[in-house]
Amino acid sequence: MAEQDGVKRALIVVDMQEDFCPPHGSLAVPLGRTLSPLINTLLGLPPSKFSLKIATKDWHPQSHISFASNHTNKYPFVDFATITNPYNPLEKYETRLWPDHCIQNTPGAEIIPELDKSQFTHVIEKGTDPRVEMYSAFHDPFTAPRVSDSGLGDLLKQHEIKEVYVVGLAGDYCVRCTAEDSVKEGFTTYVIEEGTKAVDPSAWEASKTEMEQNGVKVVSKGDEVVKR
Ligand code: VGL
Ligand code: ZN
Repeated sequence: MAEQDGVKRALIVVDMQEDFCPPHGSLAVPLGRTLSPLINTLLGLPPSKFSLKIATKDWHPQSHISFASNHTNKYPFVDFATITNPYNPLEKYETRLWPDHCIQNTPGAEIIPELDKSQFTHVIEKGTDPRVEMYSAFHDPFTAPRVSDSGLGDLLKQHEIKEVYVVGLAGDYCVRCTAEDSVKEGFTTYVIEEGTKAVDPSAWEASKTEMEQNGVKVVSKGDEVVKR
């Protein structure tokens, strides 16, 4: 029985912010707002199920490198840019460009009011360094050296978390990268499928397959592992 098994679990609610939700979000994920009832149900579970309930917020400065508006002749959604590690010019990655979104302390960066925010034990801000894109709530993709770390990995380890459940937005970007980094950090990691929506719904099946190949367990809200 999960209630007595002593395994510590964390729920990570990724980027449930106005800018990722219809109808007004600048980077609205189709049906993003419809996730609230399920996420509230998960947030209402007792500490024996989730000892930590963590909200993440995409929390960008206006100068963030992922905004097409900060590049010349680049269009959001369709164009990409190369990001170079400021400490190591040999490390680079290509990144998709977006409309301005989740700018620190603006209404678009607010967590949507439908969520029961009083249940969150911690809030983690990510994407705060203007020089790197960071879909993962743990850290940026660079390694040698890393540019930005949110402290999420240390937080989970301090609390002796063994299993991580990820929900929120967007399934094919921040949820996926957070879940894949969670596996790399050594946590048994689940994505609850009904608890997420993708920016590109047509590519969701492929994203799921790749996530599973990277060790993430994609489960349904009805699965025993979620309900027990
Ligand atoms: C996200 C695109 C840009 C996400 C964040 O939360 O999935 N996607 N920034
Ligand atoms: Zn972002």
